[in-house]
Amino acid sequence: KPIGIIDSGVGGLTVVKEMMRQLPNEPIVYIGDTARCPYGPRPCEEIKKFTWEMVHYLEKFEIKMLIIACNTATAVALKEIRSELPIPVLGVINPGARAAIKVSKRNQIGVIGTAMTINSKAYELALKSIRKHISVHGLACPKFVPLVESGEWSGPIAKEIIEDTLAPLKTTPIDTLILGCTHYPLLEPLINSYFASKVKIISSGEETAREASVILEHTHSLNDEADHLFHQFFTTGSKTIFKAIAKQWLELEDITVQSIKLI
Ligand code: DGN
Repeated sequence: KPIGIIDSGVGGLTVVKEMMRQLPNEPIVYIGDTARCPYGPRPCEEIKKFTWEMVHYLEKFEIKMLIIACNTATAVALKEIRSELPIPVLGVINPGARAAIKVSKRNQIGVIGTAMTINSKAYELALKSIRKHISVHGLACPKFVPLVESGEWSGPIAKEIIEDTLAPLKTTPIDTLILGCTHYPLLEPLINSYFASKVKIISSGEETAREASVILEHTHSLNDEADHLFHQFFTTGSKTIFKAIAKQWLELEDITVQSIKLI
């Protein structure tokens, strides 16, 4: 049985990459709701509805686990979806918070994400539930997702947008920065060089994949061998753009991408 991974677009591929590295025998079914991306500025109820539509689409694949590889959808819909599905459902916020706490020395943590994620204070809650005395500096970066979705994540335009957007964080004492949006790891080289490598950058993919492997091991549902391993990718938007980004990011020669409509 495959693992279902969903996001508002290509961002969840950063989690897919870690899953493929840590759990190489597990087939993945991925949905990116590219046509309706970004989710960040949308109302809560709409994000919930779109997330459920992806979940319902996955029903026919009989997935054994669901990963909501989108911070925005995790902040809004994880609790509800987890309580209604009979399989393990993982989000990306708690794993990201845990990873940050592990490396932060001064307990000064920055979080960047969509407006919804930052306004929800989900990271602050998650961080403070692990370590009470922690300072959290949140910043919404609404221009980053469109940058990544357009495939423009490494050029001079990206560099300029990153410098402008992240400027408010330069005056804070953060020693660790959580990339609280699964799209942002694609911008990591530029973000890292903006902070001159003085701030530790955390993306939740690694920790999320670790959590997934612990659960699968515990429930004895890990695949031993990868006979005919076949990943499937679905997008509600342009197949061509999605495929180009996915091939480059996942370093695969070819992948199967299909267009779908969600209702
Ligand atoms: N990748 C989604 C997240 O982690 O929040 C992004 C966002 C979006 O749709 N703006």
